[in-house]
Amino acid sequence: MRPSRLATHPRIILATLVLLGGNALPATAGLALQDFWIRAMPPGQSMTAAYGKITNTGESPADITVASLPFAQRIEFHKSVEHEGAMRMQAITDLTLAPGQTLTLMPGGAHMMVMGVDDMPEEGERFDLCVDSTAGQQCTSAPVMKQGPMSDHSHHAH
Ligand SMILES: [Cu+2]
Repeated sequence: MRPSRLATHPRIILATLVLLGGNALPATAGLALQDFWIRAMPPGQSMTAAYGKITNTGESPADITVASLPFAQRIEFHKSVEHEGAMRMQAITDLTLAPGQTLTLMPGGAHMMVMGVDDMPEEGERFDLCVDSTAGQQCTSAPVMKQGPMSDHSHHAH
């Protein structure tokens, strides 16, 4: 048995803050984007992927509606699933983050599929990556890299 908790208190406090503070509150509500990077691909490719963490820092569920990068026509959220021994990508259909929930996008797992790229960016460039949700829009500056910043299994010398 779980001990009972006064789980309703944060909501009451939040509602009070919304009433008192109007739009001064959203510094703590909405999405937080962390450790985002964009995979560097050879020139001529029209697709790449972006990775990072999206956390719902608000007190209510947030539905991710769209993500964007200035050099891409559109971004889809995909997950990698194994099907008869082969890895395949599927669109993620449920992009609702509960309060405190984090969606981790990383190579081999869920990712942003960056599509419709006419001019593939080069390693070292940075772009504003934005995620829109029912909790508002959040943007982060994401570098273009060949390997992720936290890649453990690739220590090749350059
Ligand atoms: Cu994909």
